[in-house]
Amino acid sequence: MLLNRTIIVAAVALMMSTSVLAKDWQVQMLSFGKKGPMVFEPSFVQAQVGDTVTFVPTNPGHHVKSYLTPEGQTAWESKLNETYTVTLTEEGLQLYYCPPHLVMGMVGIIQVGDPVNKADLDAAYPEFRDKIAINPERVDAILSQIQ
Ligand SMILES: [Cu+2]
Repeated sequence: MLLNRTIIVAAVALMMSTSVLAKDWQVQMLSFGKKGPMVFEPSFVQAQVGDTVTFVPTNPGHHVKSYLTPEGQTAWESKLNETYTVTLTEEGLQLYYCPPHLVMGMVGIIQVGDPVNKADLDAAYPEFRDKIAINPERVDAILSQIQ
């Protein structure tokens, strides 16, 4: 009887700990932020597998699309002016952007656990960076936060 109760208490504690550990990160889509026009804020998120990221259309005219995801993570894309949540299913880096404002460097990075696919990002980045006409150094600074 005591053993049964111990097992139940342990099972409940385990369920509670997993729900508490998974975190939802909020990223605002802004026409003007702390680092200038057309930004995601924050533009770098350090998360864990099982967390979610919710993109909030604080200002109108934005949406978000993944450019590079780790193997196993489905590519994702929101609709214009939509509040959109992506569940982080795999460890690694996710590079994303706002399609209408990529040229202005509206870009962000989600790091999930360790950057296990950093080599893939490094290989894809030069072609991606060529699409950014204004202030690509701001995007370089986002990538420099990867650790
Ligand atoms: Cu935008």
